[in-house]
Amino acid sequence: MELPVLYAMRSSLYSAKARSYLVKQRIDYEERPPGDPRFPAEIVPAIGRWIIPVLQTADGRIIQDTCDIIDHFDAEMPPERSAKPPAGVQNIVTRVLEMFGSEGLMRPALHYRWNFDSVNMPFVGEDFGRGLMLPGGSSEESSTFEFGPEMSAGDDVAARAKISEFAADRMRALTVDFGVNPETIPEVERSYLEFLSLLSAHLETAPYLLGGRPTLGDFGLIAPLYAHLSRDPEPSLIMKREAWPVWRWVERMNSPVADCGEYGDVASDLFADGSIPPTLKDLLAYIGREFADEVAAHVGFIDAWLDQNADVGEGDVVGGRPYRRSLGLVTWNWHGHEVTTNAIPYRLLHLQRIQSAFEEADPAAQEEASELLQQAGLGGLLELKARRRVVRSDNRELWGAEQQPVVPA
Ligand SMILES: N[C@@H](CCC(=O)N[C@@H](CS)C(=O)NCC(=O)O)C(=O)O
Repeated sequence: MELPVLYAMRSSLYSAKARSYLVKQRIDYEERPPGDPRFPAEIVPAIGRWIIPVLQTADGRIIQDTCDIIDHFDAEMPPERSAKPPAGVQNIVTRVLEMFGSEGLMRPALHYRWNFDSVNMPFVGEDFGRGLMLPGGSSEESSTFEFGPEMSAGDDVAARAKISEFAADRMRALTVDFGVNPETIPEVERSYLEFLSLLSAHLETAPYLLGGRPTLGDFGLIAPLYAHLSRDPEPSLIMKREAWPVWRWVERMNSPVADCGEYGDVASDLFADGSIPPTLKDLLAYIGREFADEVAAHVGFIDAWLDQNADVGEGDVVGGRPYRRSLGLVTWNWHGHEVTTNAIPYRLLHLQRIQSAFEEADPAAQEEASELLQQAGLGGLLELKARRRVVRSDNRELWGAEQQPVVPA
């Protein structure tokens, strides 16, 4: 029988989210790097951009985007194995954690990968080269970045080095675009160490964020915490030294068994009665301090952009081209630093995911979730909206229906 294929790389942030889901759910699959000739031949033309991870189902359907890959498989999961808790507070909280994991730790992930060249580059460069080009390939045919350079075939080592360097240059530019610069680096490091200590404290109490099995929030967080922050040489040492429980959780998230013997006998249930323990509330309050203003600034910017670009209509590709993910640069204040970063409409999809989980909850759970998130400084996640929705169709982000905007004052 044909297996689903995951096009992914060990060194890629979002690949880890999809891979971890497949591994934890014991879904048999084959993993291929994007350097495999089938990626430029079949996948890139079908989705119109170079992006990983991409899942090809056993019957040939192509699914890009980690949220959609998880949703595809999770639709068939029995409730006791699903990554989505039953409607209620936990189902809302796990999506907040999924959003933060997927989007909110980019600064430490990029900083600890790209600003420690002598320690990291021998490893990361090799990873990039080998993932982006198979033996005997040429960097020209492997480079399917539509804006890619002219690259000539050569011996494997030289060609790998070239393609690896090209990809690394793009990511270095992205590191700055995500707000990492000499002025913010001390804050990036302080903030990351605080995160490690809060997540460690929580994982002292349970093997996964919501108890005995992983949910969407775990899969979101494994994105930055696997390839970059646990696997690259420099941050790997930091995590091992400062946050043993987090390191163990990363291992556990890549294991097909529960892998939590050090907790004693733990059932695969979520915390009883939909509860959120104090250590998780502390983590939410951290997310409120570190991420809420960034999200609000994004929504405000995107709404203003839509106001100024009134010719944009429902069904138009966000950014005009599938690979153009940012609408421009947005500036906000992060603990006294003016931070300027790309404004990414994709993030509205995460907000919509949180808000639809809120709408599904009964009134008592809504009240509880609302109070919990307000206390954490995250009340905005339940209401912020730009004047258009973002939807996904055919593996691209499109502008959706108009709606009443709710933007920061
Ligand atoms: N929202 C997407 C993000 C995927 C993504 O950004 N993947 C990165 C690698 S980790 C990528 O392909 N970047 C290529 C590029 O930007 O050119 C998802 O969740 O799948």
